[in-house]
Amino acid sequence: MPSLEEEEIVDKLLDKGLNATSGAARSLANQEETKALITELSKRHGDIPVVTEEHVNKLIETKKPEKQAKEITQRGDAVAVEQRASDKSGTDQQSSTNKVVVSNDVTDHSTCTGEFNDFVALFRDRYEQLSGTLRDRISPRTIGSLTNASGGVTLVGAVNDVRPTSKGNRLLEIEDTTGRIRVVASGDLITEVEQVVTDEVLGVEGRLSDDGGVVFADQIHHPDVPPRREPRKSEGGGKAVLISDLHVGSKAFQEDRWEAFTGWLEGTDTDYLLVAGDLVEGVGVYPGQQKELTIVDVYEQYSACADHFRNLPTDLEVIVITGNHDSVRLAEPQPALPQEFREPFPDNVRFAGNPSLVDVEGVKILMYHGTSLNAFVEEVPNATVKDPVSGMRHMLRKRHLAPMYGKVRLAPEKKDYLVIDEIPDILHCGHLHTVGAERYNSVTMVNTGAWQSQTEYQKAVNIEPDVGFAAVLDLKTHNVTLKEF
Ligand code: D5M
Ligand code: FE
Ligand code: ZN
Repeated sequence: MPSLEEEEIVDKLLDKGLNATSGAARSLANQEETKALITELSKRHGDIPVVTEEHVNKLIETKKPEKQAKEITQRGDAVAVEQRASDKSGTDQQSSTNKVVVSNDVTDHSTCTGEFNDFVALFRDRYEQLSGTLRDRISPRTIGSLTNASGGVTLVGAVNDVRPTSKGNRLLEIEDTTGRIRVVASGDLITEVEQVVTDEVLGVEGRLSDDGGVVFADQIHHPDVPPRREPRKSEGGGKAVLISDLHVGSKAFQEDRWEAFTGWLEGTDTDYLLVAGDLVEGVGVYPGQQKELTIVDVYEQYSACADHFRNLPTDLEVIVITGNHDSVRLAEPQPALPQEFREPFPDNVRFAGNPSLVDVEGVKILMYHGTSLNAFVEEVPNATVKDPVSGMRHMLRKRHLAPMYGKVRLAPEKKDYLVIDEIPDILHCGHLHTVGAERYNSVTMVNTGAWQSQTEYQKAVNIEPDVGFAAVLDLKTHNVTLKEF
């Protein structure tokens, strides 16, 4: 393999949300295994604002990859050819049986280029999608037209800021395409506004102050999902099993429980297996992680994971999305697992991005790893780790999987893939490593826990994981049963 040119390297790093110095690019260009190194660097996105020559050299030292990296690039090439013949990933692609259709997947559609700090298009698209949902219900006026208004007003805006006032009320600042205005919430509305997060889109009904500088809110409207809706049910009545967070490669991966699960699966009539991210533990995800690994090479982690998937029934259709431990950019939406890691997996495994809307026999399952759930727990008083659907309920009310810019890593795509545009029948998340299943209005929420017991990191932050659970979804009735192994 010839080395990538320096410019190309800078572009590739930008694609993954990383700035690089020219020294770093030069150093990478001199390596045989440039692609693998770029992937490794992208996993450290959070820790490295600008990739320097020193970062690259350190990584090269720790990897000592000579022989192995060659194998990887060769593997990557071989698979890339295979993929062109029968691409298993991507948006709107149908499986061989036509029973699974994936949409709202950024894979192969990313528009992030050099202008990776330009979030204008992303937020405009978010506002357009979500304000449309509200506009149909509450007929707002524009904020810019408030100069000619008095008395009762109805507005729709994105939340710039929300905070308590000195008197214990809440102050919101909302913005639409024509202007911004402050909104004061008091009394019964305080609890409601405590659940508001920045960058969500909401509606406000209230009264304009005499000087026109502030709106006193009477009611807050969320885009929300309707309480009742004709459910999309599979006529075939197949069964899907939902899981997440295997963390293969971690000392804490519970192989015995996994084997009990796959043994059980063989004896059932399950048609689909959906995996909501964190297939492997990864490397360099948090400080000190090295000590907790049984497999220190990320390619070998995926290879071991693939071995586990080879033991699954071959007629099972498996759909896997990415999570924050997987080898792909951390900024959301995350593309599907890159081809170079897919090669050892059997043909019945299909890879999609995070999030993806997966239509299974006509039932729409929105799969999202759930990284934003930490931000919901931090920001919203009634969202907790113990009850993972508590944060998911807010996603549905706000019709957005991860609204708070700055609290979740977002990629500046031109379309906001994290908006819940089409109402799903099922919302499937993982990430918190705790289980829960509950209905909210017309949507069934499921969080599927983990196959990894408590790590040192989780012990330190007091997380008691629920380990070895699978959710069995009846596609005809939408009933969910949580099974422990
Ligand atoms: O997440 C495993 C567990 O660790 C899950 O309960 C979330 C928690 N976690 C992960 N990252 C964070 C941050 N940044 N803040 C708080 N809690 C966190 P996993 O993605 O498997 O590492
Ligand atoms: Fe996880
Ligand atoms: Zn996770």
